[in-house]
Amino acid sequence: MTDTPIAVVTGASSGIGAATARRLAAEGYEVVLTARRAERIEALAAELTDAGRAARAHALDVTDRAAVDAFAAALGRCDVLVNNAGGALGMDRVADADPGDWRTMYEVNVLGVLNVTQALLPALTASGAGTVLVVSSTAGHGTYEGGAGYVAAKHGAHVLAETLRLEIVDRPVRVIEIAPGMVRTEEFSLVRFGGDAEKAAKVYQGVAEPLTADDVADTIAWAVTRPPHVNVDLLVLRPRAQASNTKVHREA
Ligand code: 8X3
Repeated sequence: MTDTPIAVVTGASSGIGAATARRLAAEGYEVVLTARRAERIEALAAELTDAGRAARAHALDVTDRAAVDAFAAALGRCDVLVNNAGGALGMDRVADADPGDWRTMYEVNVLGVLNVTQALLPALTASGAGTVLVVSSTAGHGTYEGGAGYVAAKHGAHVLAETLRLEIVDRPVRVIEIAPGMVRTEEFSLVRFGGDAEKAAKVYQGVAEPLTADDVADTIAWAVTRPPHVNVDLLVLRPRAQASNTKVHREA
């Protein structure tokens, strides 16, 4: 076994996950990229390897517990787990929301984090200085109209992180939560609005500088690379133009 620490990143096929994988690879981690879309993570792993970084890809659906367990068994060592896989579906009000969308959001944003965290906790503990990081959202800390399904799921992810930190305080594993606000990525809003590019673009309309995936990856890398006794419990980051979930400055 080499001394290179291993960082697993879920949802590494695009956006914050891909940016985080790039960044942690540059920080000297061997990154294990996971996502459902094999071609995307294989391409990114190849790009990183060609650039002299240590990276490999493993296709994984975090909601498939048997697949997650098999992944963990094959992995062996794990020093850092970045639970990034997640997403929003729809902006429907409670009165009209689709329960199927809510179920899917709970599955990926909460049970996905639970599955991978449970499966990798023994390896993270065995590392002697493990880190579980949960990419939640400002939606995990306050609500907004049309957001209830996603907000409820992200509150679940926040509660999971906060509770786990209490429960494993006697283990050498930190639990970090990073809660980003408005981040402009190629897919988050597009997926939320079922591929409607116009609706997706409106989310960021007039906002001077939404956060980028690299901004969030930078924050994740900072938190992960603090000395092991330093636990960044929770870090909320937003673009300057977003003062709260419902207060966003838009230029005409
Ligand atoms: C994304 C932030 O405001 O779309 O996690 O819920 S928001």
